[in-house]
Amino acid sequence: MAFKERVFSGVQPTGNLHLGNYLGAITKFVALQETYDCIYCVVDMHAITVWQDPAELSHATREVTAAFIACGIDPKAQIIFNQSQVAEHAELAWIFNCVARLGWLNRMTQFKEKAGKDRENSSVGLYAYPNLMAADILVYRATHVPVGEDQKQHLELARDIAQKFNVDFAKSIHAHGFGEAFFPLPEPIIQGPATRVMSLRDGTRKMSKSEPSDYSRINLTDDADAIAQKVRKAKTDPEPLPSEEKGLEPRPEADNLVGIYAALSGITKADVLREFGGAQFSAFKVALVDLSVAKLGPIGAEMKKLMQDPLYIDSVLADGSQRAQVLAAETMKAVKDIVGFVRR
Ligand code: AQP
Repeated sequence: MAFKERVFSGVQPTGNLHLGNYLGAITKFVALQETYDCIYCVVDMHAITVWQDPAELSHATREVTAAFIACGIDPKAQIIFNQSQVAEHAELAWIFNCVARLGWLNRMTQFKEKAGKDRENSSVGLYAYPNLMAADILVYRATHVPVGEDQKQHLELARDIAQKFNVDFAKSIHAHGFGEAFFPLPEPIIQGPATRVMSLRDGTRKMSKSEPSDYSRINLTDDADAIAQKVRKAKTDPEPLPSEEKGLEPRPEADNLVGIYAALSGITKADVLREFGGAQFSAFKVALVDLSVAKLGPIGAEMKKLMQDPLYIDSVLADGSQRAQVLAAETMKAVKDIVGFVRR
């Protein structure tokens, strides 16, 4: 069956948005709105799978919304909203809790990383997180999901859940007039030179909001001085930059900075090395600071401006939630019929 093409993705309001979120996800969100109907969600229910201070959570929810708008997502043409305003996400997640298998969730590497050694003490929500993520996507029967490389495994799980639902309920899906399959198998969109931006302090670790050192990441709200300091202090090795991509393979920090430069300027890593091959890091870092400040400075400034008008931000979220709910409610009505729930 052909499904209407639709993009869905989300960002957690768990702290400062950084260059990884921007290059891995948000720049893709902006580009895709030219071609698709897009739904972009601030996933506050995912955020509380680990403890969040309530005041900071609402602040971060508004800040991610401001970042979406400041980066160029049009809140009128597309849908921007926060997850907790559309209860259908949680409703479908429960059904998916009953479709997904324990063995599938046991393989999720993000849970293992986030729970660490203290697994017994993690929330049940952190464990079931991928089922809620599948519900986020499939409650809109979305077909395309732009994400960073770290979310690939969760996307595969969402496809497995969609597939199992379609198979388990095949007869009922058919009987209710939905043809062969009710849910599409959503396609991940993971492309470009910065699908996994690494920490500036350690080229083997992902740049992340929860990393304690602020020097490990560039935040979207960092000013020019902060960006310059962080890039200058970024870990490198003593060799000059290679002239070909192959030369980056054993050098994670060099590879990361070249990837960031390429993504920010919209060129390939090979193009960057054609320009900077043989150069010392000191020279390359000066160019990277200039480029980062030129790209991120206006976004940070616009975010700060938007954050001064929380009523406007809340109105964007309210309007987006209403429009999202219309679509989600339609899916849930059908899902209830398919599953056999008696409804009003
Ligand atoms: N380092 C990264 N490189 C490329 N893409 C990244 N993303 C996150 N980090 C990188 C992508 O950004 C989107 C939103 O991520 P998220 O906020 O939902 O959560 P996350 O992946 O858990 O991000 P963080 O920053 O690492 O947060 P914490 O520290 O709270 O876990 C996703 O598409 C993600 O792939």
